[in-house]
Amino acid sequence: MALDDVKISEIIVKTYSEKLLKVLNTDVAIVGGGPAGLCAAYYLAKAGRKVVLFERKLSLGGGMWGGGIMFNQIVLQEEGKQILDEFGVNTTRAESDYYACDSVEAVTTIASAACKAGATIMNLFSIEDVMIRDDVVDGLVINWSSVEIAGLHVDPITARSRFVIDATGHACEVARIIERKVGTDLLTPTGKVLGERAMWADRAERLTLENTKEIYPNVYVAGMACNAVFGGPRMGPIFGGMLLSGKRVAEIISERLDKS
Ligand code: 48F
Repeated sequence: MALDDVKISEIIVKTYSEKLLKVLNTDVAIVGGGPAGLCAAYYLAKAGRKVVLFERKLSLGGGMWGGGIMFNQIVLQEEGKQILDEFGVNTTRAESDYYACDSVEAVTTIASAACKAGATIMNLFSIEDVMIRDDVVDGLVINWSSVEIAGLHVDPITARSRFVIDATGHACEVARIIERKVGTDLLTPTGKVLGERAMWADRAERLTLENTKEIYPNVYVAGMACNAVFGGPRMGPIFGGMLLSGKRVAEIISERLDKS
């Protein structure tokens, strides 16, 4: 069979359009494809939820690819290692309660598991705003990252979802957007983003999980964004907290979807 170049293009446009239409109405929209967002996508999809993950960059994985200072190894504590066991990622016991693993294997395996579980991943999309109806977030305002990067004046489109997860890491971009739009109504002690503190891995890992919670009606925070929003410290290249937070947020939202 002779391949038809235009047929190839038609197939891409048609199948992508179907995918794009599908993600305009979901149960959960996740912003950010780092370890926390990918884990949340996997557990939500596995629980049968209609879930989309928007990632600004071409590649998934966020800060996980680069390990520490571009040494592509990451470190986990026992609880984090148990999550990687669920995905079948190889880990080695480095010392007592410290485990190490190849960051490329971790990212690719979790991303693949999320896709296979049924999550739809839309890379090259940036979230530039949220939709708010009667003081509740109702979905996201999305645009091509290339539009954002080129600074083009092109209007975005909207994607409705029952819940939104801010998994944008240190930048906590969704929380910052909501703060700009609603002032001091975030569900934090001051009503605003508290900002990330200096490095302290032990405390940061604990607080990431504790602060995996709702920050505005129907918006949850997961991963490093938890510490940025609630004033927790940063933690460097230990990743258990990110994975546990992604799993936790999926459980919380699944429970709420069950109740509603
Ligand atoms: O930064 P990132 O990996 O967040 P995470 O899952 O994990 C944090 C760790 O990597 C590391 C750490 C732990 O030791 O401190 O930093 O919490 O992934 C966040 C992803 O969100 C994307 C961004 O490109 C990155 O891949 N992102 C950020 N803002 C937006 C976005 C946006 N507005 N729209 C779409 N994607």
